[in-house]
Parts: sequence; C-alpha cells; structure tokens
Amino acid sequence: MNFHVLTLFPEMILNGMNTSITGRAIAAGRLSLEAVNIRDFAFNKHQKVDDYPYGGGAGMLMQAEPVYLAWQSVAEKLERKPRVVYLTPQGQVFRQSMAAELAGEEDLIFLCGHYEGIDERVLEEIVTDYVSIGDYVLTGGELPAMVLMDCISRMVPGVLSNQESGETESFAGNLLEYPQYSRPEEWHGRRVPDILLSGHHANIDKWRREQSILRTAQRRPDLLKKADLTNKEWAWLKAERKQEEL
Ligand code: 6GU
Repeated sequence: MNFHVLTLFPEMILNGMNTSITGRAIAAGRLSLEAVNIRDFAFNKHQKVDDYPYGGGAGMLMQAEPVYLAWQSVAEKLERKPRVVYLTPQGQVFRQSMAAELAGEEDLIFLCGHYEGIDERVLEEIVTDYVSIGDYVLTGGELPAMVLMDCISRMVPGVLSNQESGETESFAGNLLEYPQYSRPEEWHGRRVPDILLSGHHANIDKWRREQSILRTAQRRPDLLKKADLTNKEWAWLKAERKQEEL
C-alpha cells in the first residue's frame, strides 16, 4: 500500500505516521508514505496558495492550480490515476467497511484542505471519494487523513504482528469486543472472572461471545440491529435483559 498525501503541513503527516505501528510498517517497507507539499506548487512570488472567495463571505479558499499541480506530480510519476480521497465534513462518514474496501488499492492519494475549503473546480477534476470522519468540524484534513491511513494500514497484510487480532476486534460482525484482563488475578479487590482462569477454551469462547453481545446491547444498540446473531443468541439476550430488569 502506497499512501500519497497532498497537504500544506507535510511534517504533521510524517510525524504522525512515522510513529508506532504505522511507523514500524513504513520502516519494514510494508507501507510507503509520501507527503507532497502543495505550497511547492505555488509558482508566484510569495508561494501563496489561498485567495478570497468570489461572491464574498468569511475566510480564504485554497486555489485550484497548486492543488492540481501537486496531484499531477503524483499521477505522472505513477503513470496512472489512483483514487483521490478528499477529507471534508461534507463527505460520506468513514466506517470499517470503507477501510476494508480502500485497503484493496495499491496507491491512494489523500487531499487535505485548509481554510474554508478548496476551489470547487479542481475537486471536480481530481477527487473520486469525499470522506468525513464524523459530524464535527476540524481545522484541516490532516488528522482525518491520518485516521483513514491508520485504519486502512491495519488491514494491510503484515502490518499487524498478530494477524488474528484484526478478526475478533470491535466491529467484526458489528459486535464490540469482550472485556479483557491481565495479571494480577486480583486488583483493587476486583477478581478476574473465574471462567477465564478455568482453561476450558470452549466455555471461554462462549462467555466472550456473550459478553460481546451484552456490551453491544448496552453501549451501541444501533450496531446490534446489524449484528449477525443466531436465533438462540437473540433469545438468550432477551432472557438476559429480562433478568436485569428484576
Ligand atoms: Cl474529513 N475534515 C474537516 N476539516 N473536518 C472534519 C472532517 C474532515 N470530518 C469531520 N470533521
């Protein structure tokens, strides 16, 4: 997977991504990352990349030409036109299924906006995907781009050391993860559930599945509707909830 980020703040992208698991994957060559500074493509005296919006209004806009030239430098080097993801609160809200789909691409270009946005005309020419990370407003697209790259990276084979950890985690099958415990067996008077110390793996798997279902029902009832529970599990949950009411 090769990430290409068009940004006014390349050091923010490089500092963030070269840390922790993504940093290790980049060092190992399982991922590559380039941050292209849009300002390097502003061919005017003061390397200006923004201007006032036609029709008036608050703030400044990023101009079309430097963004276009930055994109073109990547497309020409690759001799193809990878998908271009523009990070914007006006986009589709990012979810795990989008990460899985994007992880199948060889190259991805992320376009990070600043100020009040980018001249619409260059977006029409180069952007293939408009993506938001939620219903709140940020100062720029860099953090959202890093959120997407982090999430996509961990679906790229070899990025996580323990490949199975991707399977059982939160959102696999639209269920949240079960609670986990490590040493000591008792901490602040709280004991690790006996079943986890029993060594009975079938019972442990069953308990964990039940905990996932309960936790999802309590914390994310919206997800539970999409979870693939068996009829037996739905019945079990209903009985469990009835007991809680008593
Ligand atoms: Cl993708 N960009 C900005 N600037 N703000 C956001 C966002 C993106 N997603 C949520 N808020």
